[in-house]
Amino acid sequence: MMFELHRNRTGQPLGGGFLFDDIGVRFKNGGLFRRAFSLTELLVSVSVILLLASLTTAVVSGARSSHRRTATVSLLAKLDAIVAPQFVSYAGKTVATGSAEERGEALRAMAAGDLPDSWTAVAELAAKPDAELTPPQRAYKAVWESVDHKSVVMQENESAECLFMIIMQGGIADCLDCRGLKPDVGDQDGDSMPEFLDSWGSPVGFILWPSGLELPAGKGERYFSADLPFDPVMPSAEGAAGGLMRPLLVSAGPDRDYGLAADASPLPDSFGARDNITNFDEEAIR
Ligand SMILES: [Ca+2]
Ligand SMILES: [Ca+2]
Repeated sequence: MMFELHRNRTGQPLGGGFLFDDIGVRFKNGGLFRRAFSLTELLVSVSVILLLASLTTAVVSGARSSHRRTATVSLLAKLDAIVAPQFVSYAGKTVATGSAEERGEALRAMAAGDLPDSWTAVAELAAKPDAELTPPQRAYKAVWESVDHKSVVMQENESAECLFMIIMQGGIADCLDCRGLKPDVGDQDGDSMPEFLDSWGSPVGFILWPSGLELPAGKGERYFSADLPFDPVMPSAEGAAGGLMRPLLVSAGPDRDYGLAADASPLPDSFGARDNITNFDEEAIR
């Protein structure tokens, strides 16, 4: 049988009476004989492919997680840009009261009425005559009165649903046509009351008085001063990186677990709060 010397890809002869074409041998008559892979070669090839696949998966997963975090930070910033100025505006309101402490108490009651973070608070507003309510509070009363299954609505996602109502249903922002926020809306618990959803599909939580908040999470120190907002006091000198208390907006993060009590303090033995994203994260690391 006659063989022809075949050249490799650089044009150099490989020697002998026949030549190798990377994995094959070409005969004189032009036929190609493919030699089989050995088991070792196959195993090495499969290992390399699996390694490349796992690396690609890790890169894609990391990029997706980073994108979700960025999108959630952006959503919280948009919501905070509506809620925070409203909260701060109460400091300049005029109320007919005696002492500075009484004035602070009246302003906090006003803020709590216009920025309710539970359906219980909304139900209490709805029990009052319209004349005693501010325009946003009258809107909340109308929303509450339109709810058919009130006990079902009160079971889950209360604060997130109240936040949606405050911003989108005729409340402080009257944002009924806020197109920029509509893609972030859903109804995670399917009770017909919508919420803003973070990039992992969890409702954005809202706590009006986050007195127990720790930032960074797990630090063991409260972020806000124990002094109440709107009273004529300054944060205590020894702490309170966040100053006087302000409303918290919180994403449960990748683990979809808030890990927070009603006052935003981390639940005992829970690491759920460690990966949370809040509207105060950026200022907390400064
Ligand atoms: Ca809901
Ligand atoms: Ca979490």
